[in-house]
This record gives sequence, C-alpha cells and structure tokens, in this order.
Amino acid sequence: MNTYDLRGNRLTGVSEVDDNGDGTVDSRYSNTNTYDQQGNQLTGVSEYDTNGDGIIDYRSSTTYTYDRRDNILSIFSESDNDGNGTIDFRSSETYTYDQKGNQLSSLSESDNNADGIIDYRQETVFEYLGEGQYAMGVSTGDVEVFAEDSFDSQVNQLSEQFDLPFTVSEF
Ligand SMILES: [Ca+2]
Ligand SMILES: [Ca+2]
Ligand SMILES: [Ca+2]
Repeated sequence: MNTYDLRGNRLTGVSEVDDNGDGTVDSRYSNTNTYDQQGNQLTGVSEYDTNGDGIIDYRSSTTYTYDRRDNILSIFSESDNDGNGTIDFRSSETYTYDQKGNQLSSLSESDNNADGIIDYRQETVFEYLGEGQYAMGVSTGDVEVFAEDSFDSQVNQLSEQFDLPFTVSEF
C-alpha cells in the first residue's frame, strides 16, 4: 500500500506482515514522507508496530533542509525506540559547500541516549585537487574546530586520493 504525489515521490507506504497466514496482521510498518516544490524530501516518519496490537512500538522521524541549489544542508533524526512517547536517540548531519556546490565538510553528531549531550561526533573535510580528485580528512572523538586552510594534527589526513562520488564542476 503506497501512495505517491504527482512527481512520483512516495508519500506513504505501509507494509503489513501476517507471519503465520491466519489472516491476522502480526506486524505493521508505515512510512510517511513530505517533499518541497523541487521534490526534495523534507520530512519522513516511520512507525513500527512489532506485534500487531495497534500500538506503535518504534517511531522515528527525520527532517531535511536544503540550500537554494538543492544541496542538502542538514538531516535531523530522532527516534523513540520503545514507543513510550519519549525520544531515546537523536542524530544530525550537517553539510557545507563551496560556491561551485562542491561539498566542503560534513559533521555527524549523535546523542545516543537523548540526554542532550553529544556522544559521537565525526567531522569530515574535503579539499579539492582538481581533475575529479580530492583529499579527505576525518576527525572523530572530541573534535575541536580546525583551521580551514590546513589539516591540523586533530585530523588524520588521508594521503590517498579518491574518485569523486559526486559531481563537481570542472576546474
Ligand atoms: Ca505494538
Ligand atoms: Ca522511548
Ligand atoms: Ca547522550
């Protein structure tokens, strides 16, 4: 059971499982999404009734934001892992880009027990070398802000060069 908007984006999806074929639903999963005018997903909500009693046992929601070029700026997620109405987990991803739309950084943070204190953080920075290659620095743990113009000691610079996983402008 899925519904779609005029652009073909999936608005809702529901799957029901009858494990033993007795005609009674044993578990039910639903997903509801919203989109902006450009077709970018704005929100997504997932609900899971693991025992088919009609009471949601797991719920998660995700919110997305974009810049004017439709580059994704942030993803915020939170989940209620036991269906008691209290959020148990939060995470966020935030991204920055240069003028050409090349990704410059991404920051992942998660609060694994939703107590307001970040438990995990990873920041990734990209430096473009031209001809479709870039260097990437990844920092985990207690990250401090590091200089824009260099990879300092808090960042493990990878000497390898990677083929770009996304489209960039020609240099
Ligand atoms: Ca249930
Ligand atoms: Ca909860
Ligand atoms: Ca925490």
